[in-house]
Amino acid sequence: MPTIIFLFALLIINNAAASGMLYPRFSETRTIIEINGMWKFRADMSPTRNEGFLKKWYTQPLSQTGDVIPMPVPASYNDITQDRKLRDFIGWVWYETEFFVPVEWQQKRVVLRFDSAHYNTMVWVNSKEVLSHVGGHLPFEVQLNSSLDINGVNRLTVAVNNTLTPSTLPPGTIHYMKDTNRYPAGYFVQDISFDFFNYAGIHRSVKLYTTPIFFIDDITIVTDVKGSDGIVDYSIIGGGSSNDTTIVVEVLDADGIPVATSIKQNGQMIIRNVNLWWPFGMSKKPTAYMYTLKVVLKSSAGRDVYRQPFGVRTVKVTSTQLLINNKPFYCHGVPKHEDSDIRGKGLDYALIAKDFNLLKWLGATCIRTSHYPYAEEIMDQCDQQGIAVIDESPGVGITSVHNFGNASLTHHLEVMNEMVRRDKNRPAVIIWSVANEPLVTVPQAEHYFKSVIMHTKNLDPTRPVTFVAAVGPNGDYATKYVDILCINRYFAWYSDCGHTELIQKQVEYDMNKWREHHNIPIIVTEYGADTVAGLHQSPSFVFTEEYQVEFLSEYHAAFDKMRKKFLVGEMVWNFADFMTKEDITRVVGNRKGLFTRQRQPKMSAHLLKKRYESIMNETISVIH
Ligand code: GCB
Repeated sequence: MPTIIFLFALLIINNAAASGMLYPRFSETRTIIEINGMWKFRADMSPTRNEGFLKKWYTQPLSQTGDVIPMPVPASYNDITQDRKLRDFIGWVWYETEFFVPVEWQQKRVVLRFDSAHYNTMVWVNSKEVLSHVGGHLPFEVQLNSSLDINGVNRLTVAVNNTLTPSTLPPGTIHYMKDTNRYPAGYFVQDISFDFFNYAGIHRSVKLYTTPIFFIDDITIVTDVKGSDGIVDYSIIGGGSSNDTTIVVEVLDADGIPVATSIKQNGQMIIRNVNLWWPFGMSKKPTAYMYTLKVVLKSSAGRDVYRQPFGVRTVKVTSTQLLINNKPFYCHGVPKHEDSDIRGKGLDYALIAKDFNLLKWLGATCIRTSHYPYAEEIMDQCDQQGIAVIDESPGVGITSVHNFGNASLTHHLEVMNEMVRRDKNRPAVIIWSVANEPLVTVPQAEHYFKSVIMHTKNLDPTRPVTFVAAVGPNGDYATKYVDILCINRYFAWYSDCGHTELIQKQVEYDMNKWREHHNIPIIVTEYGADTVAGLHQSPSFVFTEEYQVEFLSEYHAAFDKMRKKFLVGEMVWNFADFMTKEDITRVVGNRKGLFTRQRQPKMSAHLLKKRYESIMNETISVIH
């Protein structure tokens, strides 16, 4: 019997070609239409999930293939209906919408872009396959011109498969239950080893945008600071062909005033009396100062204009410090999830605004994009509001030697290409994390993680690279390759549960041991206790708000002893409660949030606010 895994492997045809992946921005030469909204939808519930391909659903309106329901884009499809079967569905789901393009677009390059869809996506326009992409959290796009009907309606059909395999990121396995006394024939489940719900669907916006035929395809900006000068190294890649090109590159300040100009495609520009990009709370001046690189590309084929935001700042790591603009930065913040009721992991502007207001209220200076790259709209807010980011790949749940094969490694390297390509110009991104809590105590991990880390350093030599470790300090095969040590610790939760009196002793012992092995700074990227909002008990008891406060306070006392030495960050797990798979250790999701899933504070949020504000007051006095 063909399995859905087999099908999954067969159908990956032409991946989105590697080119620039600039965020679509309006300009005098570019137009964008978002084709979000209510699309038609149906899940392929056939036993092998293959009916849609056998019957070529993409060759006709989806409603003619069977019953369709309305489905919002962007959103996860899982929590939209009352149907448990759809919530827990594994396999191909089909989406469809229609669009028109203005006649004048005939003269333009028309691009169809998915900001992300989870996990494996195939796309047809007017029955013709135009694009496929593997991976859930990064954008992909294709030039559409030859597939478009400029004089009529265009039908867009999209198939998305959430099946995870040993070589996807995150990995997973399909597990067939063979005992026919206990399971119906062909019964399968998806096994995963990560702790969040595998939400699926078209998670971010779908856009049509235009560029001229000869266009700005990619921009890379690297900054440095010398005295009061900002050094801007840039390079621009053009797409299409032309032999009579001219280029004008300008740096505009936050008021739109040009402060440096060049007519070279690659080069260096100097900003005198530069305004630096500082994380929130580090500077008394307005933080997070953003410049714009305005690029005008001209040829006989026309003109293209693109404005790329960037900030001027440096990041360095010494044996004991994380330096931003050569000043010590203490990362006090939270790892998050892109998670909310109803929409799952679908892009939600209201939620983004609320979360940044809560981060500011809390006095947080940084987030980690646990455990996958977040929407570009979230990253924009980090840039603009000065929230530093540990930008994490979807390398979570790599817990078996079966995840170290060539296919896994090749895909992981490709994901790092896509992630660095997307986020390389963001000042907020200060560290790349290639994975969360992978298996690193087996020899196979060494080649794998050395390769992924070195590859990422080659892609971007300007930022520290790490992975987040769950292992103890007594020897593993991979932490020797990281620039900064990120560790997750759950003393008095997953070990010695309830014994908060042991936390300080265990944290100190653990960190001092790590320091014996690695002469690099440490960030505690997770520590936390599940807490059901509204549950109280005194003296404290696990799962109560009192326990969470007591538990976190003990960690804080330990951190304070190491803060001025080699500890350069602390991040409570988690910003807010989030959904997980059904499990006896989870009460409708993971409850380690400072905030509920509806973004109301638990007692612990007030504790953290007090702490973060007082740390910020210390730090802010350093820089004026
Ligand atoms: C971890 C994981 C995170 C989990 C958390 C927990 O170490 O990195 O994904 O949600 O522990 O609560 O168990």
